[in-house]
Amino acid sequence: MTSVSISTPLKALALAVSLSLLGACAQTPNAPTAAAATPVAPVAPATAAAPAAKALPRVVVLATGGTIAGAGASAANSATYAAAKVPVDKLIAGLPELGQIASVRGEQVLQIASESFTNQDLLTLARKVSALAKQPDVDGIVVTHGTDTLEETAYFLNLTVHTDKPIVVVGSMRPGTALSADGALNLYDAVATAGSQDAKGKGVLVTMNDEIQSGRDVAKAVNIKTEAFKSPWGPLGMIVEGKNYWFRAPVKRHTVQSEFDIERITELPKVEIAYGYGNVPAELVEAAGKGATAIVHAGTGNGSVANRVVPTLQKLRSGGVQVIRSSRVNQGGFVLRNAEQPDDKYDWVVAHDLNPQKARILAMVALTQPRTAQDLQRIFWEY
Ligand code: DAS
Repeated sequence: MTSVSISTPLKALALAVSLSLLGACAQTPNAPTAAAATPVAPVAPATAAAPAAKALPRVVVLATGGTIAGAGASAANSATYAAAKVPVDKLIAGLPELGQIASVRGEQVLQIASESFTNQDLLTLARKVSALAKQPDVDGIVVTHGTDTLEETAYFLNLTVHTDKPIVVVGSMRPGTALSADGALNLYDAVATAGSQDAKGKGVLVTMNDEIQSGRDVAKAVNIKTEAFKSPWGPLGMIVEGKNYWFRAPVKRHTVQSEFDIERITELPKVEIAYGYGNVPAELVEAAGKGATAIVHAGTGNGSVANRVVPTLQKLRSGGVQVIRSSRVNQGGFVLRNAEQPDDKYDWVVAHDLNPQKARILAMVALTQPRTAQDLQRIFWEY
């Protein structure tokens, strides 16, 4: 190979031209190369007009608080800090890279730690998301949220907001003031996903720690690592440098396929959770079910119920309270009908693979109207 020393720009140009010629040869090995068949067109003058910039997707960030808006006293405070301090405009201004991937604006819906979310907060937020999703000048929505109940809000939006536009819920495990804070990249990923066409129609999504999770499946599995959010059946995809890589799509009903609509929900019924454990007193379960529309029993293993608690649940059922057996097993409780308890005989419902807190969300939405246990069970299989 003859080596010729030429100045760098010319070298780059020469390399580009030779590579393009090589490419032409590689594509059609037997046909004459472009150079042999026709004279090489002159390189376009540097002054040629750049192609029109592609319009950036329009993404709205709805902020509710949490660690992603948190602040600590020092960079070493990754776990000791105050949540819900930084306003949404500062979150956005602190991440100028967002301007390269979307046209972003923010709204402060709440400024709270998410353990303090109420049913009314869920309704307020979902109504806001639903209204924005209807706007033609909105392509995607991001909800910044505390991580403690993020999984509940994501599922609630998944069940009640009728849009195929991407809705992405995002949080962080460390405040922005900490070393190796995770919020900035999580937020960047959320905006990138909310602005991407390929995220449409996949239900509500959660972007944490480079993964794209289903809002239905994902739950906080660890409370001290940035790799905190897990779905028992795996993430839907990954996001790397603002690009989505999908591996699966949800099959359970969500958003536009849902029979539930936030526009038709005025309030949420009282649904409580009773935790199962060794020596659990039946009185605790009875108190949880008092005045409730439904009770979710967070049972051991396959949703098992202590023998001293069964009569209490039967009594609640006979009083009109729906009884839903879930499992306290982290990351993948899977409760089967008539396995640990005669659900048909007791007229009880099983929560399928939903953890207790997600089972409560679905039960609240489903029981915004009276239902038989059979119809409620259908809903737990479908959503
Ligand atoms: N207290 C937690 C919350 O607001 C902080 C967090 O992890 O976001 O959910």
